[in-house]
Amino acid sequence: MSDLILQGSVVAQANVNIALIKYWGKAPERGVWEQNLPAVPSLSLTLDGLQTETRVRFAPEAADDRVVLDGVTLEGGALERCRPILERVRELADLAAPFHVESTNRVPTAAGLASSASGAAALAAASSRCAGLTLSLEELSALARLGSGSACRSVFPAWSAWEGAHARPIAGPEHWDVALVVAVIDAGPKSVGSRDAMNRTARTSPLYAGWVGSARADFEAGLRAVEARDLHALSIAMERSTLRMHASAMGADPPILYWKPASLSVVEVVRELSTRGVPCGWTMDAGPNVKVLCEGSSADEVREALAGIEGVTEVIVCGPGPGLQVAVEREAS
Ligand code: 2P0
Repeated sequence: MSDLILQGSVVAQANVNIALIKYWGKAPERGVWEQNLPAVPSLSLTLDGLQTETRVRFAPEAADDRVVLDGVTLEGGALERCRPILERVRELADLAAPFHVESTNRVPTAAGLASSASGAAALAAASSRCAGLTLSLEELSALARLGSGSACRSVFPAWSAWEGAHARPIAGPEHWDVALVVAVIDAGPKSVGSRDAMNRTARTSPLYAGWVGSARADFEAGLRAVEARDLHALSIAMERSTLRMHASAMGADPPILYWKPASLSVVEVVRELSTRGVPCGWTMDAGPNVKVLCEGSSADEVREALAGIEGVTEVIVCGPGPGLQVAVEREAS
């Protein structure tokens, strides 16, 4: 039976995830449920402590959806990024009413970490539950993907993999005591947004075909390394995937270059740490900040090494985090 929340709201929490094996580029769309499919498989770690909390209620009196993020009402492109999720929920629930959404990012403002993944995952969970839908985690993952591809991985705790319509869980936080140490180099907005950048890469980079052709081998090496808790093997696969993703972007026209001098300095320090017997590997997304994966027992040593690098403004240490959490808050009628 449908359990539509007409009086009250639904609150969902989702955590940021970082891809160790990268998603970069889209597969051709095959239908309405088939938007925003990835050209390559990816493997990620959902992080603790970096979270979006989203509260959704119906607003039958309103003319349109209203989405408030950190106290600011979204308009234009930012609002339109939420729309595919809200439209799909209305379609599945056979409803017409607008939603009122209030979202808070609990990501340190200086972290320079994108919260679009946690935001879209929390929105998918809260809005679908508010509309009386009880979706499986796989269905929630596919719904979150419509807002932001990487969001489909934030549905699951710790290690998850994404290929096709939705992500799947690989292993929970207890599987492996690792830390992801974020070297913040620039906390400001990206020079080119991920979606535009990956689309431009696919359209114009002669290196894109090589990226797509080599991605599955890196993904499978990454999966094997996570299963075996082999940080050395995972470091090799994640660095290779990251470099190939960025190489394809650099080959775009006009080129896409996210690197800053301090990004390379972090890579050098990671190599020195590995040589000194501290196993670790690095990755970098659509921005200059570098994320370093290490054993939990090495987190302090890695943090201190990164904090001493010129151009690194802040260092944040995260462990493996939880998947979606959803709660219904009913009001007495
Ligand atoms: C990732 N990134 O795997 C890759 C690596 C950035 C670099 O997914 O167009 O916001 O909404 O599907 O997921 C960031 O792009 O892009 C991203 P859309 P998304 O995490």
